[in-house]
Amino acid sequence: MVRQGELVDEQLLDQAADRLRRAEHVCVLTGAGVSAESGVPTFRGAHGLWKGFRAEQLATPEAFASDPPLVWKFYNWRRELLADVRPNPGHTALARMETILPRFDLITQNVDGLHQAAGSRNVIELHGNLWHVRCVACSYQRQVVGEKLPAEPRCPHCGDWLRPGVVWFGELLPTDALDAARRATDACDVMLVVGTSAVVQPAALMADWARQHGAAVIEINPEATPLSSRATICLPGASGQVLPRLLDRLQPRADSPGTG
Ligand code: BV8
Ligand code: ZN
Repeated sequence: MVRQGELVDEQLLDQAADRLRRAEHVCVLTGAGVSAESGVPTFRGAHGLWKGFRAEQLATPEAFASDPPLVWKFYNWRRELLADVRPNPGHTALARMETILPRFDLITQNVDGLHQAAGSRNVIELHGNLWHVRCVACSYQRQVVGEKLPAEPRCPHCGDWLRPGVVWFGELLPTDALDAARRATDACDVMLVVGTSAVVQPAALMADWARQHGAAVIEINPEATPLSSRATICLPGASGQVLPRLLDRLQPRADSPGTG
């Protein structure tokens, strides 16, 4: 694999761009790697630790039930991290692709809202969103974008705990998101998988859902993953660099006829 910063082979990029250009329906699946160049720590990367905990130890209903203040400290820390974070050129390139490709679905495992901040309109959030909170007991829920939450957020309606509006390990994904993701992977003829270690299910199965009906799978990741051996094309590089170079190959050239 090419290390981050080294340029991905031009020929590979041309092949990938050609697939995307000829595609009738592109489906993208992103993971934490697409936010790495915005400074958001990935789940399983070196910085994936918070005070010695791994995300999997805190992103569970059991952890919240046994120590809600600790889990809220973890989520408030992540939300504060996001306060000064901006989308990177990878997010922006995906938002631009959505406008120039005929059919384009973006599925994300990320909960940071950066795709929407970059201008992506149709985002399928498999694992919820850090800017959403809901009550553990009643139907109260709300978006808390940019708000500083108290250390122990309580429901204004019933007084019970509020919880982050994300999907924890061991919890089912929201049916509407899962159904939308299934429809998108079933309908696409090219699937672009960007910045995911392809470990967490069911997201890790989605490239195979697309392959099953003959879609080409293009992976963008500086490291090899369990998906790499099944991908049609692997672009070994950072998404913030590779996606803009793919987009350049897709944009109607300013000097080509008919784009005057
Ligand atoms: C479910 C929200 C049915 C929370 C997240 C035992 C008991 C219970 C369940 C299971 C079990 N065994 C397996 C399971 C299923 C489990 C699972 O998959 N576990 C894994 C750990 C094996 N899944 C679930 O529980 C799901 N629900 O299955 O329900 C069920 C119910 C009960 C019992 C059984 C089944 C729910 C999963 C959702 C979990 N919530 N997030 C929060 O954020 O706090 S998942 C979390 O991981 C994030 O959303 C993250 O996006 C996601 C996946 O990680 P990645 O995105 O891939 O990130 P990662 O750090 O791993 O990798 C980064 C990649 O980027 C790397 O490859 C790196 O090389 C690359 N990279 C780095 N820099 C760049 C880059 N790429 C490009 N450019 C760069 N610059
Ligand atoms: Zn309530």
